[in-house]
Amino acid sequence: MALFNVDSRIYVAGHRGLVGSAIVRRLEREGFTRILTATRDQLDLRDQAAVNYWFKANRPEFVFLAAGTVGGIWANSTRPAEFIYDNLMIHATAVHAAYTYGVRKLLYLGSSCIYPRECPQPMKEEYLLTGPLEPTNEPYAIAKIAGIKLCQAYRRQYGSDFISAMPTNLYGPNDNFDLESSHVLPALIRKFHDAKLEGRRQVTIWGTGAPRREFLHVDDLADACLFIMRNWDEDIHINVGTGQDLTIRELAETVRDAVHPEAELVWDTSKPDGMPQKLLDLTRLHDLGWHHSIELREGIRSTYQWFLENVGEVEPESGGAGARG
Ligand code: GFB
Repeated sequence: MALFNVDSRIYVAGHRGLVGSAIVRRLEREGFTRILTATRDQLDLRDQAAVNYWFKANRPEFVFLAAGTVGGIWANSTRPAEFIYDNLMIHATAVHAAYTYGVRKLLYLGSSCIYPRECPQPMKEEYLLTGPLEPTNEPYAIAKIAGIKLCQAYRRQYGSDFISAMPTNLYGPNDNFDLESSHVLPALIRKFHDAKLEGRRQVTIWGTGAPRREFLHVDDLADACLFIMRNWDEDIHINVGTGQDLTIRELAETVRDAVHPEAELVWDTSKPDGMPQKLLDLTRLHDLGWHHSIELREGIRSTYQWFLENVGEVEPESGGAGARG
């Protein structure tokens, strides 16, 4: 396995997003000194020539590929072209440049939406491509599956040590709190917070509240990413999560209790539910010895604190979905 240590030259693609920023924080905490990043203005990851030029000039030895256009169920449903094009291109250019410029190891990050809509639960890695995908995020999921297949293909044809990890739904510092494009957990924090500020009791939540989701704090994911970089070099992707899920109604009640306990939940069933359940099977990761450490209640509390200190009453940016950086 490639030697991954504090002197390694590490490129974190997507360092301004939820995942990339958590990986950078984690690397810095461990004393890594040669962390390479590039903003969207400095490097358009959809442009192969630009990406090649950047890899040639910067010569990363290890890559965390956490860049992509991301968003919640509404952004996925209404902006499918951006989700498929941006992600397909970013994955392809980065993997190809990593191969061309001799990257020693690359960790690609996907998403649990790669599994079939009616997948048996919990979802094992082997269930990939065994049934139709959830329609609200099919274009994004296809791009994410293409990322896994890119890593496998370069491994098989060229012997590249490119691996993939599939995290469950994530949350934490630097999340997107814009109500149109965010995922459910940051959306709930903002909705209950705004209602509290406005002295409003009713808070509207999308869908029926019945879907089940699993949530992992992004600092736990960053810990898992370093662990996987050090301990995984298989062709098959590896799931990352907590192994516990809850209904959206239970999640909403938990966020309400942390933010605005007097609030009343109102359900907007004109909005989509998405996948009925997305619970990952973690046998592989647990067998290697990794477990999450941040429980959901504590994670929600600390994320709300982060929101208060960093976002608070600031107006959300319109359409800001991207983790691409
Ligand atoms: O987090 P979320 O947008 O993504 O929605 P998915 C999860 C569930 O929460 C859905 C409900 O059933 C939503 O209808 N929900 C309730 C809300 N209120 C809200 C709200 O105010 N905002 C949002 N966003 N949801 C996405 C995929 O699926 O998750 C992506 O579209 C990706 O491809 C990502 O995989 C992790 O879990 O349904």
